[in-house]
Amino acid sequence: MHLLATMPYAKLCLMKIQSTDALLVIDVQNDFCPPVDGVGGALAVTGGDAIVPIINRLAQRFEHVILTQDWHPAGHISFASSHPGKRPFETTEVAYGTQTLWPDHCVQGTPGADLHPGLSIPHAELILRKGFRREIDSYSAFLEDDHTTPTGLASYLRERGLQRLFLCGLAYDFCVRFSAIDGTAAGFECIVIEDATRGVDLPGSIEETTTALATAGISKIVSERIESSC
Ligand code: VGL
Ligand code: ZN
Repeated sequence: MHLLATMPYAKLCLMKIQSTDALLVIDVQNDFCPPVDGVGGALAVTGGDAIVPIINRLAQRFEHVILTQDWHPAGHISFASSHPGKRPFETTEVAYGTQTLWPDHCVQGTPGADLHPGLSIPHAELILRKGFRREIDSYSAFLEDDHTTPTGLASYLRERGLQRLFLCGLAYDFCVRFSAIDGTAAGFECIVIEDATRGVDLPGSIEETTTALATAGISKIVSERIESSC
């Protein structure tokens, strides 16, 4: 048998974490996970909670971890309930283009907006909140959906000398997707950790995301191939 065939694939190409790398954990919040004791689940992603232990293990290998939190005021423009006659998952036209309408989720200060209780990353250095402007949604951790309003994350990363980002969390086809695309456009190398993310899975959204990431030259990796440098 050929030598390569006998070696576990993971051993072939491990990626070593550098001190200029950060793990970006997107929106691992109760409302994006199946409810626990009646808390959360407003916009539950199938298997959203299954990635929590994977992310916890992964985070231990990173010196720098940044979390994001979707953080909407009541009456947010992305809520179907803010548009009379509209239902969740329909779309509407807003000032910056077509907006998908969601069930009310991640309302500031509610238990649904809290980080998932299973998430255990005490050394996370920043929790970045986004989507807090009533009139603009923000899937991306870098730019709000008007594609103009910055969240401040790019400047934060530059000032801290952080250059390469490993992205995980929820949801693959919305906030992870647009964070990776905008992060790449802002000059950061972005890598999506495929077993540490899950999609909302609207019709076509997963396929479209996979194509968009590939087109932008964003690579993917599985968590077991990411190796601690210490
Ligand atoms: C998200 C839909 C609405 C996400 C946030 O975190 O992917 N998706 N708000
Ligand atoms: Zn949202």
